[in-house]
Amino acid sequence: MSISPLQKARYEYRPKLPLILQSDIANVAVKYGKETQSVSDQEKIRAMFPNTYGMKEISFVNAPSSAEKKTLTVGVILSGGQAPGGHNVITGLYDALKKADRNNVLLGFKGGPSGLLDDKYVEFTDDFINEYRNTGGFDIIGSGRTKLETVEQFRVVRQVAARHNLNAIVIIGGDDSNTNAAVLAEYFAAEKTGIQVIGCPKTIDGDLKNDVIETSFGFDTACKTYSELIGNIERDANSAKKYWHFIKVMGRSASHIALECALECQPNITLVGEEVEAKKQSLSDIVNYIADVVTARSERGLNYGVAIVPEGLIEFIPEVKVLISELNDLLAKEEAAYSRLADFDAQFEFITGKLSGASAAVFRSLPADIQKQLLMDRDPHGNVQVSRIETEKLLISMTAAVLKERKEKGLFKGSFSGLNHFFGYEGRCAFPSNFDADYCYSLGYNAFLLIANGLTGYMSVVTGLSKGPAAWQAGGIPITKMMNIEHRHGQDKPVIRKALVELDGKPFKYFESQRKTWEVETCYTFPGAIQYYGPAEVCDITTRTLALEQE
Ligand code: FBP
Repeated sequence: MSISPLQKARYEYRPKLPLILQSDIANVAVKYGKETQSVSDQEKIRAMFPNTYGMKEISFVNAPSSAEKKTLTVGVILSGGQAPGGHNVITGLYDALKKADRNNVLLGFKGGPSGLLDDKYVEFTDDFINEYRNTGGFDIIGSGRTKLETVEQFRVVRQVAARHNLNAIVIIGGDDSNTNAAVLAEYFAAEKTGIQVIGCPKTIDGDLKNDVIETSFGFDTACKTYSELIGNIERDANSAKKYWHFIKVMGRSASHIALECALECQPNITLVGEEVEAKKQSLSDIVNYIADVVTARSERGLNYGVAIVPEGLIEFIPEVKVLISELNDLLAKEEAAYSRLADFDAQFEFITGKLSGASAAVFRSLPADIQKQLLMDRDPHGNVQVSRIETEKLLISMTAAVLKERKEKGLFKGSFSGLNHFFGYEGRCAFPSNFDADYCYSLGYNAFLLIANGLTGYMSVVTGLSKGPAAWQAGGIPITKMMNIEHRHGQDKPVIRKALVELDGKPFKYFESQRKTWEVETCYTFPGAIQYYGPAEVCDITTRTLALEQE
């Protein structure tokens, strides 16, 4: 296989570990902290997790280890959407296992959770793993979105684990996958199998975070990749001075990516889904806001601009949220009848006949392309696939219509030419930034220590991230601590609470304080490409979100 010069150079990069993880493993011990409670619905969650609820937070400190010395076989899976750094979680775990005992074994189950069910695996070796060090992607073993949640599935996993004498399984995933990790840990504990389950916080969306998990891995690199591209577009816009660029960025639900890119690039408009919901802004309110900014800039002779649209926006717009929820129920309930419909016209009649009057009106008001996109298959968790809904195009066409009306009334004298972009998949498999390379390697290495110390139902955590890696702290947090009860598909389910953008948090507050200026003036900043080599203040910087949050 031919490799690029950068890939070759990245093989040689030695990820930086926190000082505590650099110590001899025999000299790293568990320090127990407080007992934990789930973030809400404590009694219900305690009842659902009788064996793993309320465990203590732990951190690692320098002291003689009391971990039992035994040879370990560990299984690992990657779950959900790709995020830069996943390979390094695996290499960190592998290196720690081998450092502790050359006879330890790491098995990678292929294609996500289904690899565990189908017993498709690979045993990692030095040669194999060395080809993936510090690289992007999940291609080392692949990923998938199969849900691991039923007792029947757990029984199969137990058989597979027994076949390989697995001591532990590491699940690298987002909120849903880690929820499943906690349920699996509880099952194994209840069945007294002795098999441990450890989670690692992955998702470019940045919405798996809380007072202990400061950021999920991949967010840093994905945002830097999008910000490079957005900065380049800003410079093009400022050079050509003739287009309004509408850029949708990933983030299935929360707008963390959009906000981070805004902080890095200072575009004219950034929509934040959480704000839209809090202020109950309708689609027409949003379009009028955009048209106001376009008008204000045109009055200064600036008939160009850049707008960032979070992928999840559509689900935060109150009337669309109700529509999507009705559609989800309808498509689930009427699956058989719906699947027999011949074409889109028949689907349209069927759907509008069954929606509430208000939702049918919203559905009818949308362009046909968007209607079709709203009816596309749900993901395995029942979510609308927002990456496939072209909100950026919808906003361009609706803004153009409003500006046309304003022009006819003499209220808009400028010109408006919109171009659409979607930055999503471009950022998910980039070479991890130094931050993500170091963070992920540390998460994987730390996962080994959790296993070696007999812990289960814990998430691997590394904290203090706004400082350099040497000062980072390492430890574990019981996954049940992050849970609340949500009503999903007609049932109460324990799930990890998704972290949305906090409107009173420092990153949003800072954005809000600058927004008016960025709208009408041209304050673009150009982050440029991720730098892997060079001065630390260029190569090792964290996200603006993390810097502001930990200011
Ligand atoms: P995870 O939550 O699994 O990390 O995935 C995040 C994400 O990249 C979203 O931003 C995006 O909406 C979605 O995955 C796209 O999913 P798919 O890869 O299935 O198209």
